[in-house]
Amino acid sequence: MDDPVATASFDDLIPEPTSLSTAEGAFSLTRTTPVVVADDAAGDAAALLGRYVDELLGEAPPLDGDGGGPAVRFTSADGEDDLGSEGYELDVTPERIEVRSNGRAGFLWAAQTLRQALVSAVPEPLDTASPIEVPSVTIRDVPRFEWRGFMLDVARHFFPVEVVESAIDLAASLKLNRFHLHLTDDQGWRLESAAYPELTEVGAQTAVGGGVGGYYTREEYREIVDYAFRRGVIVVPEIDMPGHTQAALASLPWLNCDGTSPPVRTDILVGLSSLCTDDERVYEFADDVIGELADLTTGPYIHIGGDEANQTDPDDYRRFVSRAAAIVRDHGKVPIGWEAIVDAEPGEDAVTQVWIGAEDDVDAIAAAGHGVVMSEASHSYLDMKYEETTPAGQAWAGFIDTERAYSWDPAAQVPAIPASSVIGVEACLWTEFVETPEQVELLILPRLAALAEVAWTAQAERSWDDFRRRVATFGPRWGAAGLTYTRDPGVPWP
Ligand code: TNX
Repeated sequence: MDDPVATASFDDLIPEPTSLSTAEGAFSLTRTTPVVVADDAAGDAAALLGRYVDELLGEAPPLDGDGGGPAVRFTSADGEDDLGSEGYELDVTPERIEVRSNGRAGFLWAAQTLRQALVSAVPEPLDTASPIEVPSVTIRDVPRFEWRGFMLDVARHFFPVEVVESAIDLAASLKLNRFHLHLTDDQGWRLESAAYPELTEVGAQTAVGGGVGGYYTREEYREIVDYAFRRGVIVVPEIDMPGHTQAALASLPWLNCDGTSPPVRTDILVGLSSLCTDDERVYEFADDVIGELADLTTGPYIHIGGDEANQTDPDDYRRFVSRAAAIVRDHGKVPIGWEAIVDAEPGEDAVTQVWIGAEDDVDAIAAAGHGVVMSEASHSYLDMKYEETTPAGQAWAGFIDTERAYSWDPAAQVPAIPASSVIGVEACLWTEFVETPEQVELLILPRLAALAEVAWTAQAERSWDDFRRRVATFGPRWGAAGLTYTRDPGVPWP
């Protein structure tokens, strides 16, 4: 066999796996090494791995039978309890690479582990039949949290499908499994509706600052959902109501109590819009748009927003949000909303997303026993600048450098909320002050990697000193992939 062109490395994985032990020897992986699917649930993982090998070595490996020779084999873990639904084992020996998992998620995360190990050796694509040496290793890896999210606000500034897909791919490469799309706000309604074409004909035409807007057709949205699903990522779409609705009010005057349309907002003021919550037509509207969204969305969640509804009378707010949650349920989905929805008693199954941790809200969330997705702003809001000179974003929750994004425990962050209620963590990128794909990248890299490790790796196993060493090695890879990242001085970039 030809001399190897490179040696893969498992030394710098992010997130840090649960356990990893190395051994002598290596597997020689080439672009003709078969990728064998011995468990049907591994089909998507094998296809992705094939694509990564193709990208790195210039040809896609065969995806069928192994004839007993050297191969990458995906095989069932036979329901081994400790691996749960997302854990996996990866065993590399000189004879073969074997992946075991209980289902498709674990297989997909194992494929991402292999991809990272390969990309660390081959940041720039090669066109070669020569092998990459993959060092012998045994990895056993199980996530800490079930909800590992990334949110992108496409309402304040719109980002086209390619940008969204590239963000999803990046999130999946870090084993994040929820992609929350903030689809509507005062400044834009970004998803085409069959029942109400005005929502995008009027509501999608502009953005913060008055620039051109944009929206996803139903077909494009479906494509995003599918792209994410194939990578193990569930899309969580948000229709923010009853506040943050000026783009809807601008499109459909009867949603507004005075029956006239305000202009779509192009500034960033909040708390100035509300649906007319005592008009029955508003509930028909909510049922229609949630129903359409539920039909287009394969994942189990629909986010109803519910934040900063300062123009909605508190009783009206409670009535509206509890009915909106019921509408989501009627369409077969689980409702999720920002922390304030707890006031509406949205039902036990409703998931709450904590961002400020307002005392009354968190006490009520704890008392009602809601599952909590922790998005505490001063650690996980990626629209906060790293420091004064960061060329995009804002700073109302303080500066968040990479060390700060890394150094917290989501299960202990809000004392009133018991650790057992915290189902996960989500990093949020609001886009009032984010306009270009490069600005998206520099705000999420490297902090999304930090938050992905917060979400995956057990608290006791995490160390900033070790993380900063590992994340430094991603700089050249991101650079080679044409991604913009922030050279945070806390990280020893090569
Ligand atoms: C607060 S988080 C908001 C958003 C803003 C964000 C800016 C939340 C539920 N509401 O509307 O975009 O701060 O950081």
